[in-house]
Amino acid sequence: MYKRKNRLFIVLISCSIFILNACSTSEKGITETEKPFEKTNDFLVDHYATNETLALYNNLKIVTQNAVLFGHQDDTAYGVGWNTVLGRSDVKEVCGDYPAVYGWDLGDIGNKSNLDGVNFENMKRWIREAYSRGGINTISMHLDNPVTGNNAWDNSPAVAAILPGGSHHNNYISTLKNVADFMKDIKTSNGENIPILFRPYHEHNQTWSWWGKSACTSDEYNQLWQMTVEYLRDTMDVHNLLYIISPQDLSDQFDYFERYPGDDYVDIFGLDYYQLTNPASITKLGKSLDIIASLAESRGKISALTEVGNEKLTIDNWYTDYLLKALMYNENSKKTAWCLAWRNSNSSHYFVPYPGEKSVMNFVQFYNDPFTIFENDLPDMYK
Ligand code: BMA
Repeated sequence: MYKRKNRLFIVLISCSIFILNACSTSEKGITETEKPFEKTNDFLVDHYATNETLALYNNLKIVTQNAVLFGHQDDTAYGVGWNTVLGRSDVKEVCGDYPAVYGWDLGDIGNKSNLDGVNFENMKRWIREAYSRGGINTISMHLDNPVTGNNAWDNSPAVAAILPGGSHHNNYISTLKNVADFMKDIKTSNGENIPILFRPYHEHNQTWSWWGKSACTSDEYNQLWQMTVEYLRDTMDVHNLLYIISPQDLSDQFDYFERYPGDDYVDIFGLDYYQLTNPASITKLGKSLDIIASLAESRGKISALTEVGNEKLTIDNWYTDYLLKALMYNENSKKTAWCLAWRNSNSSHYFVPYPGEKSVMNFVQFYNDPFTIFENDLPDMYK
């Protein structure tokens, strides 16, 4: 029933071998060391990123030039009608394959489970399992408001208080220490750190969160981002992260840099988009993906559709006629590295079909399209 995309797979493999071979002789000496704490590159935020993290970045660039990886939030943690069942995944049960990208969230880090009830030790296990199958993991953080203690949606001012010298700085650093410890503990049984696409302080051009544009100035936001990177990378020696910025919606290319910590602090240009609900929005999203792909390319970076979805799949054929069309809008939008659908919490809050749901056949069509890459189609992304 499920068509494998062998032709695409072979092309991707040959292409990566060719380009990686070219890289191995480059002046940057990308493959010169196996040791994780030696300098590996000059172009990532972390010049000491592990070799696997650097390989992930290089492979993402190559593999997704004319294809998109499909991702799903909390995919193996729970789905509609089940929670924490070994091997289960709504995506797999519908199309026969796991997603290529798995989204996770560190909101409520320091507790046993995250804000959506995902146990953090289980999360590490699912991340390890995904990695061992060749999958890719991305992590966002809906952290509580550090001043009021209310959740991430409490948009009362907090950022000035957690910057160096602020009244809540030390407390916030202990939260970031929990983040660092979590990242460092995501290892294989051989002790190899698993690369993570890290997406903190997302949708910062919106107003819903305490890091959003009504709660802090651009300058404060940028300082918060820089402080976070420097603490994780330089103080805590976390070297398995690629850093993604992800505003929500975009009016033009200048919009992207209104709140932006600088090229030295960002590896990947993301975009979150939930307005894909009428034909005009297909063009709107296609154009936005075009913009972020060319901005990213001009700075040697990668672009991605970091969150997307049509809650409850209210639109017929949304996956093929809306999402795929927007991704394939033009040659630039086709460079989008991955798209990640949000979580399947229950039958009134879900974004991918589950067995018996009305969009199953449309999702299988999306899966069968040679443009989409699920886990079985991935070449080795870590070499
Ligand atoms: C939102 C919803 C919430 C959830 C939050 C963080 O979009 O799914 O139910 O708590 O994301 O995952």
